Amino acid sequence: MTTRRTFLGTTLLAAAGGTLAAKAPSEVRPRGNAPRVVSTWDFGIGANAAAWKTLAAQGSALDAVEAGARWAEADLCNSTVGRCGYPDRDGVLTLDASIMDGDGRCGAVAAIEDIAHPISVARKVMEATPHVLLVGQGAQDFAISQGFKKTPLLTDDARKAWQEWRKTSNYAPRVNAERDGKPGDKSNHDTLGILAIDAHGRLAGACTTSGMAWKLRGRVGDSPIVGAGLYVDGDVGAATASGVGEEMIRSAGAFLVVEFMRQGKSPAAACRAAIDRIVAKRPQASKGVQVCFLALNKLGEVGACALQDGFVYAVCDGADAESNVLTKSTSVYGA
Ligand code: SD4
Repeated sequence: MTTRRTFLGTTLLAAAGGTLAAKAPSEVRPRGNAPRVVSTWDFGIGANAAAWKTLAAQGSALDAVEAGARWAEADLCNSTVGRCGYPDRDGVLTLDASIMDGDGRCGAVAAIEDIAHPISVARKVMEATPHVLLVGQGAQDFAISQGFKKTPLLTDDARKAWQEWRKTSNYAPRVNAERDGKPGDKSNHDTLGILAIDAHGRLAGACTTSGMAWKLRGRVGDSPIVGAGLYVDGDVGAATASGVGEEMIRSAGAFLVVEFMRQGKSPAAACRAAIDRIVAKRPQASKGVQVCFLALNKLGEVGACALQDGFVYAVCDGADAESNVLTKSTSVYGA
């Protein structure tokens, strides 16, 4: 398999199964009022394709982002989301997810175990409870009460990678993840963040992850924290994040991006301003970590910015491969 680094070092598309925009613009303009879906990382191509089926059938942005997130959660090649995710330092796989629509409705689960589709549990929290966030055993109990099945999720590969990691037990998040098929040399972070606007102009977003591999037991990242890893305001736009979640929580990152768009910034400029804020507050700490923001405004314009080089996102306007392309994000510390 191709690593993200080699993938980005070439023009090709085979690894992701998608098209990399030749001279990737940092901002992608919309096509009229057509629907659009955007997702983080190269696996965003697959998530977008799954979401597009809903958008093409005049479905809602909310259904679309859930479908895209479910695709990523079921992806057997992804050690950072869902069933193939890497565990915490005790060898336990815990999943985080959130979902939100443009009317401020939201739901999330954190540190849920043995449930294959946390994004759908998050949606149930949103729709069937008066709450926003359920965690741990309570989240699992709730899922089971709603008909979700308890399934052991840790794969043999993930267990082997954890056993390898335990030889050093060194928690050192990489700047960008690699998925090169070598146990012990895989990613310890990446997340699917997916944002959509449907044919009626409704916005929604979802975020799903297994969090940072080898994290302390009980650690929760930004992805299930509304305002950190995901935020949507139908009057303005939507934003999601990937990278070291502690930075997004400290900065209320996704909310910050949406607020910058509310002030009139384009999605790309809003993402850049949020990254600049993180750098300004923690100049030294921000050098060794990756933080990535992706935003979609209510006009369907898309933009992104990352701390470091290497962040890519997928923008989808149709069912064919040419309409679902990867774009390189700009970055602050990168080239
Ligand atoms: C977390 N933000 O749990 C997630 C992990 C991630 O790229 O996105 N990594 O902190």
